[in-house]
Amino acid sequence: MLSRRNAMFAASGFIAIALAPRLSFAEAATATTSAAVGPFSLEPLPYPANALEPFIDARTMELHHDQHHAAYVSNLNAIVKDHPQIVDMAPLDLLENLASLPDSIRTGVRNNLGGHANHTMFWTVMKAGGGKPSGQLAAAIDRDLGGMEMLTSDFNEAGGRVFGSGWVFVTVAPDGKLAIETRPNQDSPLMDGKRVLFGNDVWEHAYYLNYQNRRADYLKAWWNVANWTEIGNRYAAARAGTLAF
Ligand code: MN3
Repeated sequence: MLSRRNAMFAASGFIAIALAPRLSFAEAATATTSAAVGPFSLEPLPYPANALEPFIDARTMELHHDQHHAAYVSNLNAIVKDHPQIVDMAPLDLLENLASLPDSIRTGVRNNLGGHANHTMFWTVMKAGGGKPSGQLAAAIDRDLGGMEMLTSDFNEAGGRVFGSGWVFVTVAPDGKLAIETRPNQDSPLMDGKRVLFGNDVWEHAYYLNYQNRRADYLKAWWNVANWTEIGNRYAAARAGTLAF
């Protein structure tokens, strides 16, 4: 059963990620049934599962969202059941203050809220025919990352170097400076007080059905579905201090 505060907490999560043109509140409220009941909820994909083909296949998207992401949400709600006090903190505050959590749940929150944050970002920064960076974002990419060609090759190389499971991100510092960074497992630059402009999931579950062990091919293909409108919105929000997940 949702307390009023928990319901508001869930709603605040939606506000924090509402930069993408996505679900209305009413729609979002009904879209939470696939994960265990609790303050954390799984939004549906913002496009059909086959929308990113041939670069990411529908079955991979279904498993990735409906099973993997759903499991992080469900695990979080299981943690909240025994530790309801954690919803007194906003999700972003939790990620930035993992050290303040009891030992018994710190790793669970780190892995599962990290996974929830990473995947919530991931779905929104992709779309079919995602365009190109423009305006201030394009200028920042030129200034900090040496332009699109260098960004693409450095990002792919960094993603290829992640040992085992993890992520490759472009982060935004408070002054707007961009950087390529990797993290293991479901860790997030949010845990270090940074903001994520976008990131790519290099866990095998993100690509193995279609690309098998060819992570480099997946990384290369992924740029075809980078959603530059949304990434531009995220850059503006990061500069304005309003970007959360
Ligand atoms: Mn994943």
